[in-house]
Amino acid sequence: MNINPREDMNLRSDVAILVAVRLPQARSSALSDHPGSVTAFAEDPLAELRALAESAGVRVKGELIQNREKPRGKTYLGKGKVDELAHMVKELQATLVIFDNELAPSQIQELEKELTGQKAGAKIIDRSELILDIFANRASTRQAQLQVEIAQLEYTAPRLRAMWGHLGQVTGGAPVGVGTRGPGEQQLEIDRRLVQKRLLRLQGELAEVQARKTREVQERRDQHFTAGLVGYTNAGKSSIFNALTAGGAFANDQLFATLLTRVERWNLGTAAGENGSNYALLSDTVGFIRDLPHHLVASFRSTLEDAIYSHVLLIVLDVADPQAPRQLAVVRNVLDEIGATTQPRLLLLNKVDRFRDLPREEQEVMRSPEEWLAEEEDALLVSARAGDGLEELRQRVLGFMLGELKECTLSIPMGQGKAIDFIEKRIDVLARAYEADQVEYRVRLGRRQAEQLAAAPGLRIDGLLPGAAIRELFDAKSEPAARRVPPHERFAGEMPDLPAGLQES
Ligand SMILES: Nc1nc2c(ncn2[C@@H]2O[C@H](COP(=O)(O)OP(=O)(O)OP(=O)(O)O)[C@@H](O)[C@H]2O)c(=O)[nH]1
Ligand SMILES: [Mg+2]
Repeated sequence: MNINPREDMNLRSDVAILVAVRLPQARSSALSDHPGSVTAFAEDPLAELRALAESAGVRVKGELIQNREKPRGKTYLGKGKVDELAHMVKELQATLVIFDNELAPSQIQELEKELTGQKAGAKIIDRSELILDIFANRASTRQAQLQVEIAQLEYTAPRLRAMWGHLGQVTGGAPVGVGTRGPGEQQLEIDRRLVQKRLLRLQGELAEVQARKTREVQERRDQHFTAGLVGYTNAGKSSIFNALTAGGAFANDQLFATLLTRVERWNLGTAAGENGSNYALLSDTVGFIRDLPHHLVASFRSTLEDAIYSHVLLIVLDVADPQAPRQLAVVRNVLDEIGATTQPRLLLLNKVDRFRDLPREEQEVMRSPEEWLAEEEDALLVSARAGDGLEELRQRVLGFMLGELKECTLSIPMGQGKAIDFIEKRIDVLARAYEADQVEYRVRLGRRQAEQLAAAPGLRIDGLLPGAAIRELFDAKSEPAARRVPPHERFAGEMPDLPAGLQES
């Protein structure tokens, strides 16, 4: 027996009706931060659900919105609207009804019963289940499959009663209502135990996969400077990733185009230009979305580990989306929730080109890129499509990586080919002079670079042994303590020794 009914839910061929019950709280939070104006969301409360449905391959034929003070206990939707929905289901021959609101198992059951009673049978799911379905269809690694199945079992298990209740009616079995014990009820008990058993097994397997993944991520972090792209789904993370690296990430105008983390080398150049070879490892990950069921957040935590442990976080925001302020709040909440709180963050205000192409009336009710810039610290305007702002981004991240740059003189014996190569490729060289048996460089140097160079035999920095010079340059007492060694710059014990560091070209 298939104990996961959601595996049977192939939503791709479904004709669907979208339903949103708008409660007072949702209505007011949808108002834009521009006083007196109403965002596109307020005019189009089903925009995100529609995009999710399309992402799942569902054909949306009808939409139903009801404003209520509070949900109706039995069916969430008011009585009159349930009748209207039944009518729509028949009229449009819909096979699926998707609620924007989270439904209780009993509400699903009650709604399905009412629709069936009106000869308008259709599957009823909520937004969370729709998201799970998208994830299930795209999960391609063992880890992702485990995560999705666990989340589905945890979210779906309480809904099994509703599912089997439905089954009981279809097969003419005893009606399964509250307090009735028919054959369906016994079946349900067995199925619950099976679900529990399977959950335990999957969780065990996932724990193993995750432990391996965590080690990988930490090793990467220990040996390299890492930057993580995070942000609301469809903000443009993969597009930025592709613009900065050799690419290969799937970028598409659909929600949750990316489910797998991808890591590539990002050439950061030197402070003087792009042709050096300082680099970061950049990761592209799954997008965030509001009201993600907490089971799902927990399951996907390890998918986000690259971000959690990265040295710098790049938060991507679609400034051409009327919901941008709300999306940024969601992203910051999720980051706090998963514990990505210690590293510096840069806010990338993306799709600036798209904002400029919007009609005036739409721009006027939104926060402009310039207003964003004025309001947020550590933000910059970018466009993955037009390439705007990417050079500034490179320099900012290089700045995080190198820390404060100090001007100094390096002298190194001619024979130290690797060290010379390192200086030429990774360090901002202001001048060079060749003496009989050594090279003298005037450079602008960051602490991390100085430490990577320190083991080169015969190296002197400002005429001093490297260790003493590094203390002198970077630990000078005149500097405020906070600026001396920002936590993200601390690679203590993580610095590859000289040969390893210098081998990378
Ligand atoms: N006009 C414009 N479109 C952009 C820009 N950046 C991304 N897009 C488009 O936005 C859509 C989503 O881009 P993705 O890079 O897939 O977004 P994502 O954040 O990776 O999305 P998920 O992986 O689904 O979470 C694609 O159609 C991109 O072409 C931009 O700067 N300007
Ligand atoms: Mg993506």
